[in-house]
Amino acid sequence: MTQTMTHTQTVQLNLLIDGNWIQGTGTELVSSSPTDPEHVVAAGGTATEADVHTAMAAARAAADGWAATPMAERGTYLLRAAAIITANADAWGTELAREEGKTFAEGRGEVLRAAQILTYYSAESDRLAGEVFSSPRRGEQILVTRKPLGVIGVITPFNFPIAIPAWKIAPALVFGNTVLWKPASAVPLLAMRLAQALVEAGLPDGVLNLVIGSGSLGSGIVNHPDLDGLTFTGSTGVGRKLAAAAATAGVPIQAEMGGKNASVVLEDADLDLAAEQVLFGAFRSTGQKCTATSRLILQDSIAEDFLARLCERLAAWKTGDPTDTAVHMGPVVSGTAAADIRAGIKASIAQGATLGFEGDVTDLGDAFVAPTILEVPDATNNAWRDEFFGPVLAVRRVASTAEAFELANDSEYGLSCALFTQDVSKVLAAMEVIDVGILHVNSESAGADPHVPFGGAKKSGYGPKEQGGAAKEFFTHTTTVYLRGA
Ligand code: UN1
Repeated sequence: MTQTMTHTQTVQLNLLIDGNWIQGTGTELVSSSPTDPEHVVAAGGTATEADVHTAMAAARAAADGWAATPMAERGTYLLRAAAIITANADAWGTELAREEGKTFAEGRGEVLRAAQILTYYSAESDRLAGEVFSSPRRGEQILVTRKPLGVIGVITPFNFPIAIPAWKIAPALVFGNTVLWKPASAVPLLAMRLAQALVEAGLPDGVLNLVIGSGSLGSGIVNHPDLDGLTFTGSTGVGRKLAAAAATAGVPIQAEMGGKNASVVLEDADLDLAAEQVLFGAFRSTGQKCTATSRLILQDSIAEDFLARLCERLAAWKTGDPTDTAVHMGPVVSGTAAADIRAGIKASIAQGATLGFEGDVTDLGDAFVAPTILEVPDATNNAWRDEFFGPVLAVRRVASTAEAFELANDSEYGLSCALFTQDVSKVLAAMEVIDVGILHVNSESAGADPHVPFGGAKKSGYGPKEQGGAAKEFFTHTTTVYLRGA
């Protein structure tokens, strides 16, 4: 028996400002399910520019007290919030599937991942070590201490509505910053859930502030004189505009942006393992990950065999209502996004691509896109160049390993790459040659663990990387202390 979407009561959306849940006085925001736009998941007033100012003032007012709170104590709020999130994994996982459109299994997994991220950062005080240098002068030592930046603006995308915010907000908070957060307007309910967990965990007023509304609120945040740092994940276009504004304001920015990630399958690869991992990388979350596989590079000798194995697996995948536990792939985030992706597929075919696979989405809603594999003739094809952010995979065939690596680099992006081979010398060569922030060997291009750096090369990233030891580089600044006895 399968479990499908039942309509539930619409949740009231509120902003969180200075510890109070308040109704936004801007226009009404209706968060509806991409599966069924009639199904309103949550609704409420958006934040106005005035709300952004009030929230910024609250974050500023809370900053000194929070910075003075011992790091271990700051960590306990995260740990408590992680427990609250874990206890709500089923309920919030279902809400995530409804609001964003990924499957319930992925939604629940993401909620638990947010809890894992908070747990990881809660222990940061146990790991953060200082630096002490020798001095060229007698009777002196040189210390490097870290301080929070102050007030951090957090701007997050729709595709990981709770995990990406957690991996920005948790380090911001544990390193002693206060936060003003604007989530994507497509996923306000999950944003409220994360904020709710932190409030219920006892986080002091003003330390985390949540403003819900359209992208235009972002410019009010980045141009605000009280802002001390900005962390962003989203499109390269928006990221670069924010980076320009941040540079003008003299504020550090960390921007994680697009990807056009390749999976490379060499002739000695385990083809069944590779087919499974490419399937996951390209089509899980309906291809809506910056780390998703959207280019596939196959060595000629195994190309036919590999594509047959991949298509067989994809044909067995069910597309439909993401809350139905028998379904593997839900809709993309909106009917508009789906129309853009379909237009991209049409343009790719008009430019000479041939269809290697096309799934069936008959009778599903406007936001459903058929999982599609396109064999593209050359590097000028739009499916090879552009990030569609959907379930579309562009394939090219090559004769040699060297050519495969060259094509893997043939993108303005450089976030992740997956290499399938059993030959360690080819892995070593790839580590030298392939210009990406994340290289997977024999596993899918997506995925990120909280204790290791995450981020991309070229147009994929700007500023310090995220996660692990990299997080402290962005969320703190250092003071070098020349310490001499009097
Ligand atoms: C993942 O691959 O599991 O926006 C995480 C994104 C990335 C996060 C990817 N910043 O898709």
